[in-house]
Amino acid sequence: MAAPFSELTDRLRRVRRRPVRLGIVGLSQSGKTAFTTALINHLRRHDPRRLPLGNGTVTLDWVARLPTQGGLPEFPYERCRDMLGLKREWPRKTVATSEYRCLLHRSDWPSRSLDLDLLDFPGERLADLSMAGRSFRQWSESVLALLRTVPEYHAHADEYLALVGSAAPPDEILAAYRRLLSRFVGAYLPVITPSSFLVTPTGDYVDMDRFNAEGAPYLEAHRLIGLDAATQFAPLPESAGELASEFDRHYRGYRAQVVDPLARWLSSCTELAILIDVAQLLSGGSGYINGVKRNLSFLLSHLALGQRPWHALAGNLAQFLSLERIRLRGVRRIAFIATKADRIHRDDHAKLEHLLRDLIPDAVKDAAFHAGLRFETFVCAAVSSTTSLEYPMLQARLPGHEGESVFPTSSVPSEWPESLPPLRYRFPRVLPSAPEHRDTPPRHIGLDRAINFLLGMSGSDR
Ligand SMILES: Nc1nc2c(ncn2[C@@H]2O[C@H](COP(=O)(O)OP(=O)(O)OP(=O)(O)O)[C@@H](O)[C@H]2O)c(=O)[nH]1
Ligand SMILES: [Mg+2]
Repeated sequence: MAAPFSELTDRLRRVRRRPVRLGIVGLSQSGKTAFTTALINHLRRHDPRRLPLGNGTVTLDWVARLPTQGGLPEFPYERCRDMLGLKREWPRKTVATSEYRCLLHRSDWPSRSLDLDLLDFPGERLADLSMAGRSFRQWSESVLALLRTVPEYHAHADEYLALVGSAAPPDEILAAYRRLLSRFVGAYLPVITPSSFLVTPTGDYVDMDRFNAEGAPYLEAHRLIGLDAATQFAPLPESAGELASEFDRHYRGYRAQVVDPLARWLSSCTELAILIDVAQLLSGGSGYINGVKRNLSFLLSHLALGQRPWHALAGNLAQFLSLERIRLRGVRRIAFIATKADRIHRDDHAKLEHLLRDLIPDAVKDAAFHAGLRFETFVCAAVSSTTSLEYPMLQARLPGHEGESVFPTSSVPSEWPESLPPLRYRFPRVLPSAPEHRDTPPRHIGLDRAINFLLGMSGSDR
């Protein structure tokens, strides 16, 4: 007997799922978890008045949560949403990678649904992407080049560079590298790799209160650079000989357990949201800004940007056929998102977007030209928690204060300053403002534009 019509359309729907694997990436504290939580909130209860999509009348209907792929734990959505709404606190700092997958039905796609897959990870791991697909020697070279050539990093590196040039014993080299990374933490320098120094593979995060009280000696004595105490490693020059093969073994173990799973997931993304907290960059100063750029360029160098197979074919037939480095499914779209825009006065949002545009790496522009990659910039606040009053005043709830406060926030410069010490700019942290009712998504700035772009819903972008 022929299957009833409804069953047939149901089957068709299942076949016609459009997979969107969205990598939400950014440094630690760039706003990934808050963004992911707000996004899921909007998708679960889509209200086109709060998040207009397509021509403004498109609705998304939540069909089901789907099992995660690759054995990752599920993103703790309910816990994060309750922190925002009930506890009025921001979600906790992420210490483990997690995934969220769901099926959505789009009102303008009668026979296709959207299989959306998201990932959240500790931002510290981004610094380790300099290991993805690279040998210990290559990773060492890239770290040592940073220490030799980038002034803010070089300023701390004399002792380490002198030591690795001599035949010092391994324990001395490891202690010196830990000391160096401790200084980086104190100087807001984000190239801290291996990132186990800050977040261990089992999710133990550095005790910042203790660091603030005891300083670098606490980190140097208690944090590890490797999977455990016995398998630590540090970058070595080519001349290092015997020791290099021991560190190489430790490096490979670390890469396989900590870096490769994340790198694999990211390299299978179809869409990327790169979250950049411009206020954090301005407060962090030149060394922080240079470190962010470096971490992003390692991330992008690991991904296939664009999806035009014939360009890859023309480039290198052997690589194309092996499908190892150049995949048919590369990244289709990248949204560069200036997050937490509510911490910046709304009159400065145009300047914010201008600064963000300046951070787009050339590799992205090349891939747009050669391989059909689409990219755009957005100014967003996933959980908008302030009100802009007369420039430069904001109104919001501040930690440790009763009720709402009115306070000034720094003005955003029209260009990136040529040289910038840390903490010249200050953008106060505020408490979140989100409805207690879990089903009502928080107020946002610009999230709809970014989501329209990422889900391919903006005009001709379908
Ligand atoms: N005002 C405002 N602050 C935000 C917003 N999103 C995040 N924040 C602030 O930024 C902090 C970090 O946000 P998270 O979402 O935890 O950042 P993350 O990128 O997940 O950080 P890691 O877990 O360390 O990788 C929060 O604790 C808030 O203080 C926002 O939309 N508005
Ligand atoms: Mg997080």
